[in-house]
Parts: sequence; structure tokens; C-alpha cells
Amino acid sequence: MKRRQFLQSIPAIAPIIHLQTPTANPQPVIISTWDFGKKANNVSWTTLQQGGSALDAVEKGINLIEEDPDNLTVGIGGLPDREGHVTLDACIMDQDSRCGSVMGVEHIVNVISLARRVMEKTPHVILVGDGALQFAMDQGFKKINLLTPKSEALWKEWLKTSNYQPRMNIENELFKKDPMPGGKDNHDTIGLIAMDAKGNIAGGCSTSGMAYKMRGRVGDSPVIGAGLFVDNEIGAATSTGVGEEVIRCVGSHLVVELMRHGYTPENACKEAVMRIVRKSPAKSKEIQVGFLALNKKGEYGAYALQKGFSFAVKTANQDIVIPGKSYYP
Ligand code: SD4
Repeated sequence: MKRRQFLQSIPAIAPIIHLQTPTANPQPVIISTWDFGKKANNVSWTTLQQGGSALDAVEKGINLIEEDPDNLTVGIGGLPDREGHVTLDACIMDQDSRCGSVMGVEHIVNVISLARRVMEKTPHVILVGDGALQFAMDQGFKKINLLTPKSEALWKEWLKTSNYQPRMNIENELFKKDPMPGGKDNHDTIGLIAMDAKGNIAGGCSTSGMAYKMRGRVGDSPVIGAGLFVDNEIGAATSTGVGEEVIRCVGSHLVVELMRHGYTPENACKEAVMRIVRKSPAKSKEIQVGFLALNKKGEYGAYALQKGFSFAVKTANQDIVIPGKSYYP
């Protein structure tokens, strides 16, 4: 083939792909959503120091939040659906792109561990509802009541005014202080990403979903690509907020793909937020969605629709909570 013919055969616009090579000496980094991520990061950090993998660090850090009965948004004590059932969602993904997810699980606290078992012990990626519970029993998980006196009292309070309309984010009315759906006083999810000393990245996400949701409703958190995505060549991302909007743009996968094309973690998160603004301009003003990302170089960043989203970072020199930047002031 002559040189000219060869040049003509190349597509006019070749995609620009930036494969991100890790630094020669990767430094471990843990990042996670919201202020409560700080204590999860510390457990993850200790797990790494004790020789655990990035995946172990993700699981152990998230377990801590799942086991906190005072937390109304993850694990035990999570606010129930409108019929009073606490149904948990979680997913996990490792450096080899293996993943596991559980949706609408009742009676099991450590759903991130259950998602890991789905990944490691079954030929499947997702188990839902009763099937997930049955698998948990087979795996020796303990069956308990996840509705605490506190979450039950809040639900009963909500019931007084509830008319059971299938409205999204009806829990707003309960959280007068910061009523933004998906906001920190309204609802949170733990999304945690860890890079270990080998430069391997894993991530996980765990939530009780939006409070007083319709029975059977599943948000973004257990949906691989929406609430979480890991590509060990590039980095990882996770999300929090109103899951319906995140699913519509396959948010976390979008963030990772933008990083593949050269975006910094913060700019990738910002562009994903902008997609939501452009597709749902009116709704985007009334809800919270936040993205958090880490790239292969250990750089991290976040961006949210609204002010108030925070994320926690742990490295050898840092143990901090950072206020996320936002599109709306
Ligand atoms: C969901 N994304 O179920 C979760 C809830 C959440 O801050 O993160 N709220 O849609």
C-alpha cells in the first residue's frame, strides 16, 4: 500500500485514548463518599496495612458503615421502604473487572460482603430479593431485623402524613433541614474506592436506597456502571444521590470513560453532572447527585449538582474530608 493510500485509510477523527500507566511506585489511596467515609477509610487503610488487597479494603471499610445502627442510610438502621421493609442494595468490583451485586436484600447487614460472595462463589453478577437472601443463608450470613427502634419511629412518623403515592423522594418532607433529595440530611450512600500499593483498584457501594421508596425500587448503587465502575487500566468512580438520574446516564461508567479520554477525575465527574443538567434541566435543580473518582495515578476528584456533597480521602499523609465542588451554588 502506498503511503498516500495508507493515510487515506485512517479514519479522519481517530479517538484519543489515554491509557494511564500507574506511577512506578504507587501510593495507596482510599476515597469515599460523604463525611462518614472518613471512618470507613481508616478501616480500609488498616486492612491494606495488614496486607489486605484493595478489594479487602473496600469490603472492610464499607462493613463498618453497614454495621452502624445510627446511620439511617446504609445497612442496619437504614430507613425502610414505604411498607416498612428495609431493603439493601450493594455492589463490588475488583481490579480484574470481576463484579458482584445484590439488590433489594432484607435481613442481612453486610450486603457488600454478600455482593463479594456473589462475585466469587457464583457464576452470576446479580442476585435479587429472596434469592439473594437464600444465598446469604447458604453462605452462613446471619438473618436479623434491620429495622431499629429509631428507623421504625421515623417511618411511623412518616406514615402519619403519607398517602402512599408512588412519588420519588417523598422522604423530603421528613428532612426539613436539608430537604434536597439525595442530599446529606436526606439520604447518603457509601461509595468507596481503594488503590493498594501494587496500584490495583477496587470499589464498592452500599445503601438502603431512598427512604420510603416504593417496594421493589432499586437505585443506582448496586448497578454496575451506574453507582460504581472500576477499570484497573484507567481508574474508578462511584456516585451518590438520586439514583434514577445516575442510571439514566450510566454515570460511573461515563466518568471512567471520560478519564480514559484524558479528563482529570474532577473534570470527568463534572462532565457527568453536566449530562444530568443538560438532559434534565428542571429536575437537576431540585435533586442532589455527586460523583467521586480516582485515576490510575492516584489522583482523585469529585463534583456534584448541589453544594453539600463531601468526600473523604486517606493517603499516607492525609486523612481529610473535602467539600465537593458543585454546579449549582
Ligand atoms: C439510591 N443513590 O438508592 C442511592 C441513594 C443515595 O444519597 O445515594 N442517596 O438512589
